[in-house]
Amino acid sequence: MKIYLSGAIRGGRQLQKTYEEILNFLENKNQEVLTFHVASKDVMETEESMTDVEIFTQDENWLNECDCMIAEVSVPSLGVGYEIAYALCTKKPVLAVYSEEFRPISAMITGNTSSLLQVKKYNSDAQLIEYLGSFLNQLEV
Ligand code: 6IA
Repeated sequence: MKIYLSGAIRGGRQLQKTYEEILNFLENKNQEVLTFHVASKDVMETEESMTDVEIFTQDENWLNECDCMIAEVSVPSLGVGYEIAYALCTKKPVLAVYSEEFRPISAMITGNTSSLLQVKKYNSDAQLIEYLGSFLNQLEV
């Protein structure tokens, strides 16, 4: 499956290690993560090599190409919110995960009753991985 991994970039990089953990889990499950750079430690430095229009165009293509989205939404990010809305409007299943250690996330995510969206709060890395695994299982039946 082609997965769009969504996580904050200009919104803040404090959960980069978590994004990396999600990426590693998905790749170990032989999934194709189109947006692996979201988990990169150096994304802010390499970012300067692309214009904003190039970034947007590339991401829009990946949003159209992906089969589903996994979004880490603990760190508020305009880009992540936009991507979730885009994925839902184009009928892609979305798993949004967030850590209980962060402040309450937007009601535009937790209040969305779309059958395509699952929102899960995790309290440990193990629980995060469990949610990812069960999302993959649901899609691969
Ligand atoms: O508003 P934010 O920057 O926090 O939005 C983050 C989201 O927007 C991520 O889920 C990405 O999919 C997308 N995004 C934001 N910046 C980039 C980016 N920068 N590249 C790809 N997607 C981005 C350039 C890095 C590259 C040169 C390695």
